[in-house]
Amino acid sequence: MPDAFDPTPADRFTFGLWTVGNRGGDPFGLPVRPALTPVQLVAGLAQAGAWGVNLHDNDLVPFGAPAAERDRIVAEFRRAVADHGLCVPMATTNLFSHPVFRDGAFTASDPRVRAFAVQKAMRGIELGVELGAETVVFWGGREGAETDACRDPRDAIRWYRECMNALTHWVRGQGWNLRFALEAKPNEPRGDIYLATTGHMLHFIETLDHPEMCGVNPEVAHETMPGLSFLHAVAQAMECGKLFHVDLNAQRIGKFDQDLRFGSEDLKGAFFLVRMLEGTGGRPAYDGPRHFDAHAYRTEDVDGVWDFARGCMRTYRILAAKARAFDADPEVRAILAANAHADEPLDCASILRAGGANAAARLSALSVDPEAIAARGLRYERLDQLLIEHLMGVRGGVHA
Ligand code: GLT
Ligand code: MN
Ligand code: MN
Repeated sequence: MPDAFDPTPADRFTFGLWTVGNRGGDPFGLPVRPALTPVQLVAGLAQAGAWGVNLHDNDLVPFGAPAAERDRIVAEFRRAVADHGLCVPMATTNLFSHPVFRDGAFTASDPRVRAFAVQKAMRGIELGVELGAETVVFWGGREGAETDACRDPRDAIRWYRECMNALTHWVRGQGWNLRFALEAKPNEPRGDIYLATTGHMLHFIETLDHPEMCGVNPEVAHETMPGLSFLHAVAQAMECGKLFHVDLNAQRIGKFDQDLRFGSEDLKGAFFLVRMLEGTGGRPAYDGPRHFDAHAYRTEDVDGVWDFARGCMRTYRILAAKARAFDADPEVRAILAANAHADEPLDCASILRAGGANAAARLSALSVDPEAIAARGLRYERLDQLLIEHLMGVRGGVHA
């Protein structure tokens, strides 16, 4: 039964071919689902209500396929995407599956591997451009080490930079208006992956020749695995204009990269994330695609894959409605306003905001009463309970 939370193309939900195409295999078990073709996946995504489909080069074109076969596959895929009214907003390159990348791609000790990785990324970008992609994701899954005896990590970071620089110069030379989104992960499949978090990536980007072309693609699971706050990672990226893409899924702290259905773990974290992406508190919303990088449980057949996909999108929409209701709740607003002290006679906030050489002196001249401030409770218990009651559906309603 369709309802107000079913996805529409206006939501700009996207899935990777590798997500709904995931066959449920794991390191200990064979695949449990049949392989669906990219064309079948496109049809299924359109029917489920997605807006776009993303891909790695080799999700579509097998590694090493001759040019004529590549062109035939791409043409057939393009037709399917157009026929089903989808788009391909993001493309990426598989720089992790082939054994040539067993010691890394852009950070491999062998410079021939680094050169080959750049070549492969160029072909992957050309494919993306052909399909209309605006964003190119780089997930350096193999960029890491099991033993740091193999190389000095400072060399690895420099080689990573050299490869990214080569690609940004090349893309600019082609006249393409593409953005690169770098995706961090702390470990898996490598023991330690270089540039382990979104924060590491944000700094690395500032050391590139064209930092303006590069932003991040944070993934819920990748920051959550080591117990970090995904919300804070996304916030840092948004605050500096670097959230170019986002990988939505769910994950429990300390486990392997689970890539679960969005919102199926840490519902509260998912709520805060959707609230920030949607800007329901009055800040600008994230304006890129809402991409799901997740897959169905191994227990599922093909029907279960579409249950999974619809579930990701519905949960996002329901949480967006909850976030709007929460931010409009008068009691929530009253608690936040009381703590902001915007009407204080001492205009601390404006002095801090103005900054400059005199800020410290002006602040020093203020008379602030720490005992009075410390005596008043902040009512976060009540605030959080309001949030919980919104989430549990006893407050605020669930209107789309
Ligand atoms: C792979 C990885 C994801 C990345 C994809 C893009 S591939 O599935 O686990 O996190 O986003 O390369
Ligand atoms: Mn991802
Ligand atoms: Mn993941």
